[in-house]
Amino acid sequence: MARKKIALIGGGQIGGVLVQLIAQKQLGDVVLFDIVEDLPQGKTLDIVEASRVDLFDVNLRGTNDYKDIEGSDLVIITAGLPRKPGMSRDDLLVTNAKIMKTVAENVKQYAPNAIVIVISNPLDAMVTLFQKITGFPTNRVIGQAGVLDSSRFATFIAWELGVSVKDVNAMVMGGHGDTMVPIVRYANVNGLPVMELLERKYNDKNKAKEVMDAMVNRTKMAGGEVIKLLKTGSAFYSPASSAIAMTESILYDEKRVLPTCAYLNGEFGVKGFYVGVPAVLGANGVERIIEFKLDAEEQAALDNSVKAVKELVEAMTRLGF
Ligand code: TXD
Repeated sequence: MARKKIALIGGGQIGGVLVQLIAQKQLGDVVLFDIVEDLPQGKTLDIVEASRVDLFDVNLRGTNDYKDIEGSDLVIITAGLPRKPGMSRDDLLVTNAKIMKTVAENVKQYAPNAIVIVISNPLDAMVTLFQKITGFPTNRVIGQAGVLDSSRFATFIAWELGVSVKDVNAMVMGGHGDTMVPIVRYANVNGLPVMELLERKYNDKNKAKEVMDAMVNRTKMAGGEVIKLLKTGSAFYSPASSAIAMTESILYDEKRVLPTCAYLNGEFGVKGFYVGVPAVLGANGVERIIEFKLDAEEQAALDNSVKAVKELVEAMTRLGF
């Protein structure tokens, strides 16, 4: 079977880790595109020179020419600026929309059949813009945010309860911004409700709620917490790993249920917008959106998050994108 061709648009921090993970896992041949001359060539050369040590046999190629992404099966987009300390994701709108426009036009021309995962911020708006410009079917255009936000939430829960993070299931829905919605009610440790475990730990319902609220807030602010520490850029290992989980589910047709920035057509009461929801990811991209009943508080939080996404998309449209 021929190896898959994976194009990575953006050869910065996340792009570099994506190349390394794809190579180490032998998911396919990689073309790394960036506008900065020699940067993608240098990164791919550096990584391929570890192939004898890491024992991988895929082709890695860096380029500044979009033609080289021709016929890609999967495209992952990280092109765009990251946040600096104190910035919100929305502050990146104008700069990154301009970049996304060129990226979308070129992907449309050279890889019209690809499944596309967008990572660039502000995520929900960038996915929306990419889909609008390419006109690709919505099942083939998705965004990565929820896998990472959920992994952050799960990490904090594991630390708090002193259990393996492998046993923690916790999902974050909504837009990839401060309004994101960690779903507390279904957070569990191998099926056991996290809230009950917290109440037993503290023997105090109020304290348990306080601890959970703090974890929810830390999750919402987790991107900013990393930026504040790194000072020169934003998180890049964890976003890359998260996109790889989505990539594997698609390339191996695993049908994993992953929180995905997906186009909604009435699900959860949302029509015509991209927002984070649980979705089955397989060979056709988003194969199904998994709906479940939200309680009044969760639905209100999701509506609020969708409102923020809508406002940003409308602002983008007003700016001519
Ligand atoms: O979970 C998530 N979705 C995210 C998203 C988590 C963290 C960071 N997230 C966002 O991803 C971040 O806010 C940025 O918008 C993107 C990429 O983050 P990264 O840390 O990789 O940024 P870098 O290192 O600055 O890399 C961006 C690259 C850089 O090499 C530029 O030269 C390139 O993008 N770039 C372009 N590539 C192609 N085409 C154009 N026009 C272009 N402009 C810049």
